[in-house]
Parts: sequence; structure tokens; C-alpha cells
Amino acid sequence: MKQISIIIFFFILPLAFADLELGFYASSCRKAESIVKQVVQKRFNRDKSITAALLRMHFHDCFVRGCDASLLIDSTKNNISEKDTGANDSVRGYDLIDDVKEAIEAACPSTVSCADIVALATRDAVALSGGPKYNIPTGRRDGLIANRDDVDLPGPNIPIGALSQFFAAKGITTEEMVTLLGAHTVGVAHCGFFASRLSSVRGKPDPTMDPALDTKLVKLCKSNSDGAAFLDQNTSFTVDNEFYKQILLKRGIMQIDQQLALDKSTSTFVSNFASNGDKFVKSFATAMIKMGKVGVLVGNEGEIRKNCRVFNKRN
Ligand code: HEM
Ligand SMILES: *[C@@H]1O[C@H](CO)[C@@H](O)[C@H](O)[C@H]1NC(C)=O
Ligand SMILES: *[C@@H]1O[C@H](CO)[C@@H](O)[C@H](O)[C@H]1NC(C)=O
Ligand SMILES: CC(=O)N[C@H]1CO[C@H](CO)[C@@H](O)[C@@H]1O
Repeated sequence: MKQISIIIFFFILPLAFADLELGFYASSCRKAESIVKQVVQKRFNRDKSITAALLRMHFHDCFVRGCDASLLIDSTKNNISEKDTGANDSVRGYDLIDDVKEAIEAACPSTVSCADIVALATRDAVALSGGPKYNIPTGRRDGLIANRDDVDLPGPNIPIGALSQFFAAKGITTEEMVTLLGAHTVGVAHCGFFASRLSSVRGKPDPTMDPALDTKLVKLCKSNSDGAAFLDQNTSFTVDNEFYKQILLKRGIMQIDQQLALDKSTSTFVSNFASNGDKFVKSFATAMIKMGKVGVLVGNEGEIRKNCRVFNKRN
């Protein structure tokens, strides 16, 4: 009897409740996490913007079908995939994921999922950019579907109430949403995503934007309509709480960012993070871990892709 319960506890339960776990590859691919870290470090040394690229990639992957690397699949003759759809068009960094996957396949073939590589690479890049260092559970599997019809990410002019609903549908609270939007402490937005806020387009100044910033952005977008502005105008490559300080100064670039500081349901969280950098950094790690669990495939679901851009061949 005792033996049976041991079997149930140690063998059957873990399969029935397969879940992500810390160090999932500790025995199957001992070097997995260090390989990811090395490749990310190497890229970061020559391109600090890789952190922004990965954060956005991880978000877009997790919020369409769950963190299953469906975003990485290339379109084919017959299927236009997620990455070639509207909102996803400007996600970048796929080549870095290819580099990591190649190095990992050489060490441990068909063992480490592309979905875990995206999550781990993002985690490492955040730490390199001055953000928190944190452990993330692994064991994600790669999805078997990548369909542009699944993409329904909101645009940057969505009202905060609707934004909260969008996150709530994934089990993420309004406070966690404000924390995750703190990822806009790095990276850029192209003029098309904030042009409607500029005095040159509206014909009058936007009272929620610092006039000096308006002048600067009008100039930028006039000279190059495909231009891009740093989302955090002060510490543009550092994962810190400066984003919240900037939006309190009306220096948010996109409407969604600026509204976080103004909407009653989010402004208190913004002030708290602006005045407490440690609180932000800790909350950011926790919120990223939670985002990385949205809709994951585990156990025998999905597959371990050999090439992150294509599904494995079936026969
Ligand atoms: C639904 C809420 C969100 C909206 C509407 C939104 C919208 C956008 C838009 C329009 C851009 C500019 C893209 C470009 O011009 O290339 C952008 C950039 C970015 N977003 Fe978000 N975002 C959201 C949430 C998030 C979350 C949750 C994260 C990460 C946790 C994130 C991370 C980033 C980063 C890092 C960039 C800069 C990308 C780069 O420099 O290549 N965003 N976002
Ligand atoms: C290809 O697209 C069709 C129609 O949009 C969809 O039903 C199918 O699941 C897609 N195939 C894959 C492998 O994602
Ligand atoms: C930029 O950030 C630094 C600290 O990171 C701060 O001391 C400074 O006041 C900020 N400058 C502006 C213009 O916001
Ligand atoms: C390059 C680019 O930004 N393309 C598209 C991104 O998504 C929005 C809306 O989803 C489109 O309007 C852009 O053209």
C-alpha cells in the first residue's frame, strides 16, 4: 500500500499535473540555460536594443495562443502566420533565437523548446540591461498551430479600461498590467503609432503631452515618417522605473503609456513604481514569470521544434 502511494506521488501525479518547473533541463540538457545566456550576452555586447526586441517578442508570443513559440513560425505558401500580421510586423530578434537554437541543438538535439528559449533569452537580456535577475520555470512545449487569425493584440490607442479587460482575460491583474507595460522602459515606437497625438496631425497640442516633447517628435516624424522614438526618453536602454517618472512628466510616447499615468485605475500604481525603483524591479520579475506561464503547453502537448521557424515534419 505504501509502495503504491509512493508510485502515485512520485510518478503518476507529476504526469497528471505536468507543469513548468525550475531547472526543467537540469538532467536532459545541463548546459541549456548557460548556452542561452552566452549567446544573448554576445549579441547584447554589440546591440543593446536586443532586450527591447526580446521583451516584445515574448509578450506577443504569450498573448496569442499562449507562450508556445507560435510567433516564430514563418509563413508558407498556404499559411500566413502570426509574425506577418499587422500588430506583429515590427517584432524583431528572430535571428537571435535562431542563433540560440542552433547552439542548443548542437549540444542537446530535440530537447529544448523554442518557447523556453524565448523566455530564457528575454530573462537574460533584462538582467544585462540593469533589470532584475530571476529564475524562471521551464518545460514549455512548442505549438503546432500558427495562424494569423489568432492575432488580436490591441493597438496603442486602446482605452485603459479595455486594456485591463484584455489582460484580465489572461489572468493578469491591472497592477500586473501596469508593471508589464513598464517594459516600455526600453525600445522604440515608430511614428505611425503615436502620430495621432502630435500637434502637426491634430492641428492643436495634446494637453497630455509635454510641449517640448511634442516639438521634438513633430520634427522627428516630419523628417522621416518611418522614424522611431525611444519609449523612455531618459534612460532608453535601462530596465528601470524611469518610464513611470517620464509619464508623470507627460513624456509618454504612445497614448496607452501616457494614459497609465492619468487613468484613475492605474495612476496609483504608476506613482508607486515611480517613487520606488526596488518595488518596480521586484514586481517586474514576478509579473514576467506570470506572463511566461500564459497558455503554455506542457508534458506531451505540442512538440520540441528542431528549427524554431518551421513545424517538425510529420509522417
Ligand atoms: C496591450 C498592451 C501593449 C500595447 C498596445 C503595446 C504596443 C506597442 C507598440 C505599438 C510598440 C511600438 C512598436 C514599433 O513601433 O515597432 C511597442 C513597443 C514595445 N513593446 Fe509594447 N505594447 C503593449 C504591451 C507590452 C508588453 C506587456 C511588453 C513586454 C512585457 C511590451 C514590450 C514592448 C517593447 C520592449 C517595445 C519596444 C520594441 C523595440 O524596440 O523593438 N509591450 N509596444
Ligand atoms: C493554416 O491556416 C488555416 C486557415 O487559416 C488554419 O486552419 C490552419 O490551422 C493553419 N495551419 C497551421 C499549421 O497553423
Ligand atoms: C533622467 O534620469 C536620471 C536618473 O536615472 C535623473 O536623475 C534625471 O533627473 C532624469 N532626467 C530627466 C530629464 O528626466
Ligand atoms: C510595420 C507596422 O507597424 N505594421 C503594422 C502594425 O500593426 C498595425 C495595426 O495592427 C498596422 O496598422 C501597421 O501597419
